[in-house]
Amino acid sequence: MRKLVMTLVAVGATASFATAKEMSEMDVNADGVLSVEEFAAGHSDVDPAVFAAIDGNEDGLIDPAEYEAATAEGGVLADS
Ligand SMILES: [Ca+2]
Ligand SMILES: [Ca+2]
Repeated sequence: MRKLVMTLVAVGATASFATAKEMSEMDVNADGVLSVEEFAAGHSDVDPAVFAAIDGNEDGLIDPAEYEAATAEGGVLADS
C-alpha cells in the first residue's frame, strides 16, 4: 500500500511539471511578467486564446499571480 501511494505521488509530480513551466524559464527579458510572445514560446502546445483567459486584468501581460492562478488546481493550465 505504501509503495502504491509513493508511485501515485511521483506520477502526479511529473505530470504537473510537464504542464506548468516556471515563469522564470519563459521570461526572456526578465521583467517579471510574460508577454504574449514569451508565453507562446514557452507553451507552444497551448492555444494562444488561453493567454487572454490567464490575463485577468487585461493589461496584455501575465504577472506571477495570474500565472499561479492559471497553473493551480482548476486553472486553465492545470492538468485535467
Ligand atoms: Ca517578460
Ligand atoms: Ca495581466
